[in-house]
Amino acid sequence: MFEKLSSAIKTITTTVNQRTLKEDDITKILTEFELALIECDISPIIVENLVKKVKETVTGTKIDRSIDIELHLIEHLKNVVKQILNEAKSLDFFKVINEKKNSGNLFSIVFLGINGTGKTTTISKIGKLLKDNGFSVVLAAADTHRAGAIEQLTEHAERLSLKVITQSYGADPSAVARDAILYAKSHKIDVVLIDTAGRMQTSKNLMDEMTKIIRVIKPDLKIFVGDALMGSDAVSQAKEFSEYTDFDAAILTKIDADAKGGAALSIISVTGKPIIFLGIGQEYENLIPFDINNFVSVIFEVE
Ligand SMILES: Nc1nc2c(ncn2[C@@H]2O[C@H](COP(=O)(O)OP(=O)(O)OP(=O)(O)O)[C@@H](O)[C@H]2O)c(=O)[nH]1
Ligand SMILES: [Mg+2]
Repeated sequence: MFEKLSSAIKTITTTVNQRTLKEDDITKILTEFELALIECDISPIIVENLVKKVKETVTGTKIDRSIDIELHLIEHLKNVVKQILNEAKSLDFFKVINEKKNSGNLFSIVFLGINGTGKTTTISKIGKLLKDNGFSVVLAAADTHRAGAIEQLTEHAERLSLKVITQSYGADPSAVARDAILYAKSHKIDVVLIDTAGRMQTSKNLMDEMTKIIRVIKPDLKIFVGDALMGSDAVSQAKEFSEYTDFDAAILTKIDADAKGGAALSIISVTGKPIIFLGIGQEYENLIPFDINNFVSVIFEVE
């Protein structure tokens, strides 16, 4: 008898203390979120999709009156973003390299992207990271186009005490990469990192040249390097490079200079490929693994 009474009281207090989230209540708040997310460099189409998903999930649900609707919606938004990020393919960088090494084989990585995004710097950072983790590394100066590119990579190699394979300017980039691979095989090197010339996705000749390098080398990994400062342009580049090369993973640089970083979400969502590292400065140590939970908490950091 008492149980019946207490459950009746519980029902009354729940009804009084709870409110149903109506579409009108949430639309206003979500419109504000929409603008904030677009300002964060997340593509408008993705933002629209995110907001739609949140609306569908929360409309008609009940929450305690004591709960702030905005914070409640942010939590939902975070979950939807995490879901998108978790849906993309994943790549365990060290695991795939280790697997090859353990079977006695060379692992080759080619780095792609438009001019100035940070390919050469990122290669040097990865070269150091691999070396620090006990892998032997050789660099291939397959950017034979841009003046100074060979010297730039050579200087990094000298500073990091890494071997670099070069040819002269104007040489076929595929030939340089092939040379580096032959060197690595004969010296039992674990990893070859191939630098390539920056190329606009609109330059058909250079894009064709890049597909040739890939066809000849058949690298184990193709990594797209995008510049976070380029915001939505980085996303369209990623899309086109993905169509041309079907790259395996992306690295987003200059995150230190751009606190927004929403391009990361867009790149993952548009290409379905993972981001494996973030460049957070010009020093060799300024490379960190991309972590979904970390990324989401930074994006939704309440200031
Ligand atoms: N702040 C910051 N600067 C970076 C980062 N990564 C690269 N840079 C800088 O970006 C500039 C271009 O870097 P590079 O590595 O030469 O770029 P690239 O893609 O090889 O350029 P090209 O060979 O001309 O296509 C350099 O001044 C780097 O120091 C980063 O994570 N943060
Ligand atoms: Mg370069």
